[in-house]
Amino acid sequence: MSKEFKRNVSLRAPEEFTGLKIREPVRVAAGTLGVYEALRHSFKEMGVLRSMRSLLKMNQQDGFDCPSCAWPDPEHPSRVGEYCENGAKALADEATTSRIGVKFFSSHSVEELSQLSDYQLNTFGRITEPLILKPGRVHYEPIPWEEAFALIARHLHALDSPDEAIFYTSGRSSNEAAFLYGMFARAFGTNNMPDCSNMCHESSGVALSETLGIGKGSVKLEDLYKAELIIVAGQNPGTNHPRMISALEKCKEHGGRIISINPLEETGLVQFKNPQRVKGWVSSGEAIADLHLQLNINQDIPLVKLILKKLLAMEQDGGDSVFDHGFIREYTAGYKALVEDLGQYDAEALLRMTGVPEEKIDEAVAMIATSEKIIVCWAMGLTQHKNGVETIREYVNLLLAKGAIGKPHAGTCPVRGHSNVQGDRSVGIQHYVDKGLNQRIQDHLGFEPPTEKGVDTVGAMEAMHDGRATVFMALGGNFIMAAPDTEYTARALQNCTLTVQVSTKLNRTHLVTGETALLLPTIGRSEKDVKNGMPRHFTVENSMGQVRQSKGLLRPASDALMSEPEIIAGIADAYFKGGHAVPWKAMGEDYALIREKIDKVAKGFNSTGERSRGSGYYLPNNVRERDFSMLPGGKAQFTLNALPDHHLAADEYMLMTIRSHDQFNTTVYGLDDRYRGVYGDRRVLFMNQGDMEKAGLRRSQVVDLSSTYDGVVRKAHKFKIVPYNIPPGNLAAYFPETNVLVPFNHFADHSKTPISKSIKVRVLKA
Ligand SMILES: Nc1nc2c(c(=O)[nH]1)N[C@H]1C(S)=C(S)[C@@H](COP(=O)(O)OP(=O)(O)OC[C@H]3O[C@@H](n4cnc5c(=O)[nH]c(N)nc54)[C@H](O)[C@@H]3O)O[C@H]1N2
Ligand SMILES: Nc1nc2c(c(=O)[nH]1)N[C@H]1C(S)=C(S)[C@@H](COP(=O)(O)OP(=O)(O)OC[C@H]3O[C@@H](n4cnc5c(=O)[nH]c(N)nc54)[C@H](O)[C@@H]3O)O[C@H]1N2
Ligand SMILES: [Mo]
Repeated sequence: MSKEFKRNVSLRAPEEFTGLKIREPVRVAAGTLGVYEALRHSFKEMGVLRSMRSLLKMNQQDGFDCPSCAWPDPEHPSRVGEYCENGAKALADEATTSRIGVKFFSSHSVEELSQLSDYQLNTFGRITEPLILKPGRVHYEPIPWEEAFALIARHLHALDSPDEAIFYTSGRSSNEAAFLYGMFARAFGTNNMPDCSNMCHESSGVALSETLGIGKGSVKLEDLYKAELIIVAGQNPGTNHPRMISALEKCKEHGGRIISINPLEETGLVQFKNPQRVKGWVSSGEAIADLHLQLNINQDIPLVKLILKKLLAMEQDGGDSVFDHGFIREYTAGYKALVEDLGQYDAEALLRMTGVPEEKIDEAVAMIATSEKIIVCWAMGLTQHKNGVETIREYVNLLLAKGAIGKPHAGTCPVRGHSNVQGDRSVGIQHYVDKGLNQRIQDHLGFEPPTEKGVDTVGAMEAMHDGRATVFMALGGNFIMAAPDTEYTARALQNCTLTVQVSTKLNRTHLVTGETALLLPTIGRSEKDVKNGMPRHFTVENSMGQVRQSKGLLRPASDALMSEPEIIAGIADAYFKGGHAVPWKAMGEDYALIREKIDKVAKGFNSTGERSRGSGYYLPNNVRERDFSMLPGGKAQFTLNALPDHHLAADEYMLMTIRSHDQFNTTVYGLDDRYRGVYGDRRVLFMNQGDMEKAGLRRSQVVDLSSTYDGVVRKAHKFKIVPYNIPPGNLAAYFPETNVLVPFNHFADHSKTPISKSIKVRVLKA
């Protein structure tokens, strides 16, 4: 196949302003305004009746799991609705009544569409039929499903090695779809299964596996209600996990306290109104966080080290019960080494690195010293740094020292992103090899899976870029915008002979493609999945390891859609032509057959019976049992973690790329970030007022950003400055507009998560 023809598509989103208005940040999150925003958005996208019907079924035990984040549902969901503003927006986005099919694509070329913003691309609506972009063409054309499957099979058969194909997964798939997909990749012969976790909580998985023996959190939702102290570090729950705020509120009602550790004073942690309680509608909102430590970006390690040093000093002063020595002796290894190591750090130097006033740290130390039931919650603010793994290990040190592990109301709480990202991993989406899993695949699926490690996200980008992989398939997601280094990723995708996207809505990865591209539209979470007159359900796992059923109720966006398992089964069947031990086709039709295999092949699942009904069941979790037998010496591990070292040049700042209130990852719902007082535009740069004065920059002044790594300069153009409450030397701007600045080859040690929260940048006057 010739690669001569490169379509003239734009490799990055347009860098244009859309009309910025800056107001005061909103101090009160959710409450009446939140509900109003949610309903306004849903009604606009999907009409009043459809909105009310579906919102009332979202997160109910006989309904469907919210397609937004992975926060768990309470045992007794609220009858007036168990959803938040952003969940309603995610639903409205999927259940929109706008549609695009052949007509749309015959009048709009991919070249033309690539000039539009991500916000505009998303407004066109749901894709209604399978489409192909043929070599040399710029318009998608219809293709029958069977032909699409046969084409993929032909491309896969034509490869010299299975490792020339890549199977990416985004975290919205069901357990059933992810299982079938992961098993097909293995049956085909590769472990090339990058997934969105590689860019997300991979650092948490690695850090927690090393220290506690399981790559997931240890707490259940109810644990938060009666914790004495919850530390929320590197997370913006008011926007990204709004229902978590209700749990924090319950904790406070029971006398618990909350510390927020974040360079920003995020709305929701500061003030919050709970729309699901009458009180929230009328009261003026209450402060959720009792204490906010406003630290510099990526200075959590020095902060936690300083806290540990201060706690240790209290102990040595005779306050014996500061650390839990019974727990340390019985369950952990490495405490002595930790204490010795802490001795080498100078408290003054640590304090300077954090940028936090010492009185505030002392307040935190007093709260930690007097609490036994402590939970640490975190998200991307900890994982997306060069030393993301070490940062999480350092917080684990604190929990271990306090004995706040493996007992009620205490433990680790990495708050997952995508609604089923954790389930996808549990059922086998991973690029590394697990011998036990491979054995069970042999025993129960009857084929031999590959034994070589595959590529993760960064590895996949490099392999495609360098021509070592030429077929890219994605089960959901928007690879080009989610991955770092947008133009590098674009070239990687364009080097492919075939790119395949299983999607619901149009995004840039459908436009910047390989020589041939397939766009395979699928049924969304909220939609009814009916086969032979019978509705089908699937299962998902939430952030706390609980598995439950999900069943959509809306009419699918088009009769031509297929479910994800059916699409995967179709491809597998076309590839193997019936000559394989796994009955692919039958499994794609009857999800119960998939669940039977999941129960045997994945660990701890038992979804075939009634257990996944209602509020579902928890997967086994060794930390909850204080069982560390899989770790060296059978003990939980204290670790020694070095301080971050950024080598910032005098004119460089530290930039974090964050989410606005009106987006779900690369899907941009709107142009406002209400809580931060930004309206009408996303090309903004949040900057400290003192820094602005020093650099001679004004509010709304237009600047460009540049990052320099290994001598390579990357630029993002046109941002307007928003003076903001952020520590000096730190900047914030939105993901994915700033992904062009993130170097593909700089990532967290051990987890390879791109450094999206600590990019060294210069601010250039435009
Ligand atoms: N509405 C909505 N919900 C979502 C998503 C969405 O896009 N929209 N995305 C989903 C996904 S996939 C994910 S992974 C989660 C993401 O959820 P979050 O991690 O909350 O999302 P971010 O906007 O990346 O916010 C990171 C937070 O960390 C802080 N931070 C940055 N650097 C540091 C640091 O060095 N130390 C500390 N202590 N804090 C730091 C930032 O100020 C910010 O508050 O949300 C999920 N839920
Ligand atoms: N700079 C920077 N980069 C980041 C981050 C950051 O904080 N900063 N965050 C990272 C994180 S945490 C993550 S998780 C990744 C996200 O990476 P991805 O998961 O790849 O991206 P999403 O934007 O969530 O994917 C959205 C697309 O999924 C498709 N979709 C939606 N629902 C369904 C469905 O039910 N089925 C199927 N098949 N498709 C569906 C739609 O077509 C939609 O356009 O981005 C990462 N990238
Ligand atoms: Mo994520």
